Amino acid sequence: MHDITSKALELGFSLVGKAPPEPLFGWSREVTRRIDEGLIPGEAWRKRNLKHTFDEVMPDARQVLIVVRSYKPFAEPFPPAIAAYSAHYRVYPKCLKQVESFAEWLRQMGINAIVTSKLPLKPLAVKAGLGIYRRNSLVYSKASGSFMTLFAVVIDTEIRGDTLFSESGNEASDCAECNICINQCPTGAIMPEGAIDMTKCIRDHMGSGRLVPPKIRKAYGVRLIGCEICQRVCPKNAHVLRNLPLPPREELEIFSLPKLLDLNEPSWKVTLESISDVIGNNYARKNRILGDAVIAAGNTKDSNLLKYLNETLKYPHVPVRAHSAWAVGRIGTSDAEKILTNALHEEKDLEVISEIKASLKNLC
Ligand code: B12
Ligand code: SF4
Ligand code: SF4
Repeated sequence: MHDITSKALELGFSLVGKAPPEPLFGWSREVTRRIDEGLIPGEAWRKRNLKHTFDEVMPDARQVLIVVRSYKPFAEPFPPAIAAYSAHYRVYPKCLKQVESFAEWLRQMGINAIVTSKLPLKPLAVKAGLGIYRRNSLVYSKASGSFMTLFAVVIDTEIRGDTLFSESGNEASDCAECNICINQCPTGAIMPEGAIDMTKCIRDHMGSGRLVPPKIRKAYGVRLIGCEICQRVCPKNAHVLRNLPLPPREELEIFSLPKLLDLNEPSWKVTLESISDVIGNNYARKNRILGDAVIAAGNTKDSNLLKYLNETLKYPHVPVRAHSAWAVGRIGTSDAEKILTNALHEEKDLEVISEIKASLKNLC
């Protein structure tokens, strides 16, 4: 275990722990309960294809290594007209490559090792003694609070020896009477017992390419991917939330709203490649980026962005047009009213028509 930990630290990880490959029945029961109670949308959940047993990942699994990468969140707010992204999404794709190198190193040592994101990582991290759950549903370590990204490597060998950390594996939360995250979540997505109502969590809507309900749009703020409100308000994260950095300037420019919204930009392909370099392939898709960027634009209330929204109101993807109608209404100037009135004459889609009408009504 000592060599394994040293290798993980050498690759830039902060902690590594091990857990037995036992089925996670408690987690699975909890998922079923939440689906039944409408806290988890069943169909979308099934597409995630998460497993509570190890057989499909590795039939002869003997252990799972949980590898942790701690990170500093970014200072917020970002400069004006730059859409924010959470540091987790910057860390994840880069570290995934490092975890693959770690698994390759294990294989060279004669240990079969498979990296997977299909197992429930939080209960495994708790089992491995790496941290505890708190009421905002995230796992915290002493050093990094909840600002850590988790990875799993399933192995066919039982590694002996101690791990390099001293926290207890106690699942119990020490939130006691604190309910700050519950009260501060802008959409009321955290249930009193610490379950997340996915239908309300902003993050589940971001990057989805779906039509986002109007009451969630306002709560997006000027963000593109990730919401950290329930972590930033948490007193147990206070020690991490000091002296926060902004991303490098050249990276911030990639997320400049005028750039993201400019449909006349000849090099959208290059823009998507740059986005992908920062937050990974998954989210770097034009319809998804535009769908969220127009919401962020509305929340800036910056009338300089109206000229771009006037164009995105004609974009083929329905959610982009619907969100654009909302965003123009949120900016709400007399020019906004003209843009909406013109769009109403051109629009054929009933959903978008009703969004335009709602925006016009809110202007009155
Ligand atoms: C689906 C998912 C989401 C969904 C649902 C989140 C959720 N809490 O279920 C959405 C899209 C909303 C989401 C959002 C985010 N996610 Co997410 N997500 C996942 C994913 C894929 C599965 C999570 C899961 O299993 N949910 C199902 C529920 C039933 O499981 P659970 O939360 O563990 O439930 C347990 C607890 O509730 C506990 N419990 C039961 N009763 C009680 C009572 C008390 C008092 C307590 C404390 C606990 C407790 O028991 C339950 C069963 O084990 C994992 C990756 C993975 N493969 O595991 C990442 C993961 C959990 N997400 C992560 C992150 C970083 C986020 C965001 C912060 C991203 C962002 N910046 O916007 C937000 C945070 C939102 C939040 N407060 O949870 C990290 C968490 C790291 C950490 N430190 O814990 C993970 C592990 C990804 C990773 N590779 O690092 N996510
Ligand atoms: S990530 Fe944001 S929306 Fe989701 S539970 Fe936390 S504060 Fe609420
Ligand atoms: S804000 Fe309070 S209730 Fe929420 S996770 Fe932090 S300590 Fe627990």
